[in-house]
Amino acid sequence: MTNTTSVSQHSAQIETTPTEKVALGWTHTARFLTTASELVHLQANELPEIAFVGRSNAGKSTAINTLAQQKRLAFASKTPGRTQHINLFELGPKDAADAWFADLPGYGYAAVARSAKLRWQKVMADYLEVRRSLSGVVLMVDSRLGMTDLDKQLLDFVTPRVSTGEIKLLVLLTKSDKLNRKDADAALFGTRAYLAEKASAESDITVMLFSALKKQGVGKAAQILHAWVHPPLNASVAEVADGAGQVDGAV
Ligand SMILES: Nc1nc2c(ncn2[C@@H]2O[C@H](COP(=O)(O)OP(=O)(O)OP(=O)(O)O)[C@@H](O)[C@H]2O)c(=O)[nH]1
Ligand SMILES: [Mg+2]
Repeated sequence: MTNTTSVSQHSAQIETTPTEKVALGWTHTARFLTTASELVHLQANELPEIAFVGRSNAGKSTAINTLAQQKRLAFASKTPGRTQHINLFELGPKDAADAWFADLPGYGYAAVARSAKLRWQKVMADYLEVRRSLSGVVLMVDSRLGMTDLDKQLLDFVTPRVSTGEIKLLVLLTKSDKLNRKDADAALFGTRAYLAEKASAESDITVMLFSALKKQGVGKAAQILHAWVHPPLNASVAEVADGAGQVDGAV
């Protein structure tokens, strides 16, 4: 049973700038590639890989569908723990794919046995620490819950590589449609403050509000992911830094 229709039935139009439109054109090319039951079984990959991670039910699969503007690319559900496997999606021209999205199983689902949780943590830590093709992580955090201990643990695995600039990080505070302006701002500033303390100044980290329902942040999120994979050819370092700074919520 999927609830994506309830999100899409009420969905607002995505308002976009020309750059966001190009980026959304690229995310729209996402197509299912393969599924793996274990991260260790993932095939080697030469393309930049972007992993979607977060607590179970945070909205990872829905965010992938929203970015791709496809209703059922990734399987979203009201039932937490729905995504049990790693699902890989390929992006770019069919004959010249240029990136992969990896939809990873959520964590923090209470019904999962402790041994399974520990196993998951080990696999996830290995993946985030050593997967060579990993070029970006999209951490999805329910804006009403804020970052939980498990999210913070996950960040600990990945921040060393974020701090060296090897991996970029986008934190989407999901389901922002459920918060009023004041609480949404508090979630945004609290998360930014936490990350500013954790990561080095060189880190490429953006925190923003995101709603699949209201389409908040969708164009900007697509723009950020697109820029990770397609850095502007003629931009000077200063221009690139400026561009990142303009994005809503850059830390
Ligand atoms: N109101 C609202 N609901 C959302 C939004 N995004 C996702 N949801 C709902 O949240 C529930 C979980 O979404 P999923 O995308 O399946 O979550 P997930 O993180 O992939 O969950 P797992 O696969 O269990 O790890 C579904 O009922 C979605 O419809 C949003 O922006 N606003
Ligand atoms: Mg999922």
